[in-house]
Amino acid sequence: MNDLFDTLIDNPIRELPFTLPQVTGFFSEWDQSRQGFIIYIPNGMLFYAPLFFSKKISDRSVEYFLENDIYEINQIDWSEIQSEAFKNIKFKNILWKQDFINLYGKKNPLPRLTSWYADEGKAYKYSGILSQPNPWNKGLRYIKQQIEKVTDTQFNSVLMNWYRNGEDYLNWHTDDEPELGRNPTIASVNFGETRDFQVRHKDDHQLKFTVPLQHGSLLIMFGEMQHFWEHAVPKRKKIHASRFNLTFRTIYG
Ligand SMILES: O=C(O)CCC(=O)C(=O)O
Repeated sequence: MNDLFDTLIDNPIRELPFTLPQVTGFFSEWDQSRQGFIIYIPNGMLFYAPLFFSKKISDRSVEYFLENDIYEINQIDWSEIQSEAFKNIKFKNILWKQDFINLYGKKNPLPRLTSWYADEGKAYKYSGILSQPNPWNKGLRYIKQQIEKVTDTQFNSVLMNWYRNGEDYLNWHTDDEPELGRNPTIASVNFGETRDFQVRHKDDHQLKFTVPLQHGSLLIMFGEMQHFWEHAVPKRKKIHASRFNLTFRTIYG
């Protein structure tokens, strides 16, 4: 298993590859043992490892998420597949679903596909959508174990988001559902296209920064962040391929 799923390669990136607000309370330092940046912000902390997973594992993960009984994974524009047709695809490893949200009495598809994997009984509700857990599989369990090594946290669930192209997005929000506990540690793993992860202060939207989350990267949010900071993944029209984000969480109760 080691050659396929190998982690913590020595990281050539030692300077934070994005800019933090140039005001008091924001700074970062390189953590050699964990091969990533610790980022301090007012009322919060992040850990960012741009190359947490090797290219080989990251490429394999994308394949793993997409393997299915109908389509060659690189020869299809996934955004072209309508919801009805999508339901008929049997994905080999991940049970992707298209959820819908009600807006002004109209049913709208969520602008991304999702899947929820968790320990038995750990359902999750967000935006009025209740997700029952799928049982862990080998690939997700492997990814979870790798990030647990650097977080000292045991996660019992993961929310997977599939952004089929730059038209898919995620609005401003905080991960503050009560079942996540008061100050949740949330570990976000990224594969596929780089997408901007924007962070802004809840009370001062000008206080913001953007983390470009690339193939194989890991970003962890700690502490009080979900009380003071919102995050979003905006549309990026020039991006034509898929990006996968996995946020590992601990559900209580
Ligand atoms: O796709 C991302 O990077 C963010 C995902 C996220 O914020 C969420 O699932 O709540």
